[in-house]
Amino acid sequence: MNGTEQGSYDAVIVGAGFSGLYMLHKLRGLGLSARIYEAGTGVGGTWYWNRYPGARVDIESQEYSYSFSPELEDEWVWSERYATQPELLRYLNHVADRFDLRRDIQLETRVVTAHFNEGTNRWTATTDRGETITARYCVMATGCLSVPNDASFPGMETFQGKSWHTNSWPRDGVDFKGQRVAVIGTGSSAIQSIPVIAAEADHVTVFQRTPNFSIPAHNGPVDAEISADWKANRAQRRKEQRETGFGSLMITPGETLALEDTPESRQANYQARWDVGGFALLGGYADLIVDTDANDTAAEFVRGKIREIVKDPVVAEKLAPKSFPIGSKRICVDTGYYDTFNRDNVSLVDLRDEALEAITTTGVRTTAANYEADTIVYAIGFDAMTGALGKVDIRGRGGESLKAGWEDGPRTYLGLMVAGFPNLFLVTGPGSPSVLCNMAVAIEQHVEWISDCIGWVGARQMGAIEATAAAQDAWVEHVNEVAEPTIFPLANSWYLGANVPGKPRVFMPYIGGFSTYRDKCNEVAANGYEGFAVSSDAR
Ligand code: NA7
Repeated sequence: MNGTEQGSYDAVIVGAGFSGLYMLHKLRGLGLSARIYEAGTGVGGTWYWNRYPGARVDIESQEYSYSFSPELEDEWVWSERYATQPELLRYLNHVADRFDLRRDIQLETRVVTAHFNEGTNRWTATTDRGETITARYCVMATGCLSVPNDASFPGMETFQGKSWHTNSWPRDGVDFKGQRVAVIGTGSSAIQSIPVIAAEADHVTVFQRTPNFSIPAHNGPVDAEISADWKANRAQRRKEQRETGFGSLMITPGETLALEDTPESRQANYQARWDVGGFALLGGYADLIVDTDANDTAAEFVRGKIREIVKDPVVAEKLAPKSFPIGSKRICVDTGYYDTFNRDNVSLVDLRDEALEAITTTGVRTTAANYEADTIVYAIGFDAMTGALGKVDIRGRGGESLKAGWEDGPRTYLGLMVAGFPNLFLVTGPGSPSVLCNMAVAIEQHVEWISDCIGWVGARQMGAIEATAAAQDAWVEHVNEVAEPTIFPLANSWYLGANVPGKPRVFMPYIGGFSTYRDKCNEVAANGYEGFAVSSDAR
């Protein structure tokens, strides 16, 4: 292995979020030199950037956290069921300190190119600071939701007030007192922030293009009994978590079918799951994600809740999603979202009735009216899953560009590697469970698989490992095959790239279930990295 002379490492890691931090720790454990390059001024990835009011995780914190270190687990106590962004950021900073990671992290540096050199079997990366780094392995720990959707509303630049994208929120926060605020978008970021902004602002106007299903978090202190159970049985709970389809014990899967249950019993089941909160409802019955009629029973339950909570029936109907199955877009997990529409200082503009025409100097203009605003919040989402990979000019064998090769949609083997791109690893890449799994669980599994793979290659003094085209083709076909009979292709979601104009409509995550996927990855490794070609060092 190579030494650590300036600019030359065994591995270059792009991104210092959940993935990058653990990747660095694991590679150090193999005795390798690795360096993280991170665009932000601090570590934390998603939890560094998304500082909008109300930002918090949508999986319970004891599950959405690292499991690799029992000591870390014992010493870190979450203050709420669903940690806030500041608490998550403190946690990731603590991890960086605790494992002495900072000395190998270079902040405020964006990797702009990464090219594979077939002569040396090494990657050469360049940064926006003009540095050149070479490394045998290149790990893209760039996150699934890290490139904000391009907000190109006509007239945006003329707006006289302040405007913010939820993903690039100012570090010192925003003072909404006395402000008229326009929020564009009603995805998770908007649904989390609107109740908090409304509590402070003079008036909030919400611009909704498509309503989303949201379920209360029932957030609060971690239940003492649950906390004690996790403390006493942590290893077992973590094991159980990895054996689930979604990497979380919250979504206990029902084995019966919704349509075979009586309406009364169904209602009771959904109510019990609504009371648990978050994603629990989706596990209600075995057929919810494969049968649209079954799915509609759950969707109707939530629409009923919206009608119950929101006092104005016209507003309630506008907020009730009817154009896609529940769960086919990521369910939102909220604190007081629907109830916020009962406030006098909150109004809803349905962009399906009056299209958004332009941003003006004083607010937002639709085909029906001008809405004055002092501040505009763009909560319009991300170029998901492939966005961050496309921002780096990645070139593999023969100078082939990853972005060009993915013009019709991403193609990977297991979401981990790409044919023609030796020694390039993707953490939670397209074609892996990623966003359909508790991300912390998905990330740990990938990081561990990647580090095992690198250890295996290194121990055999091999130069490069890469996915074969045949294995990749078969995997892509399998990813599509398992998605096809489900409800997922039925929504215009970011899972399909449908939220970004011009992006190919391809279902990107793997819906075959996390535990099944993990078994497959383990089997591939146990069979001597089946579907991968390994070449000896060319130098
Ligand atoms: P999402 O879930 O992609 O939501 C973005 C929202 O912005 C959604 O309501 C969009 O409506 C809306 N949007 C996007 N572009 C426009 C334009 N041009 N005009 C009007 N409205 C628009 O992103 P989030 O940041 O809220 O959440 C992303 C994930 O982060 C979430 O799933 C959690 O995992 C955490 P549309 O539905 O496209 O009609």
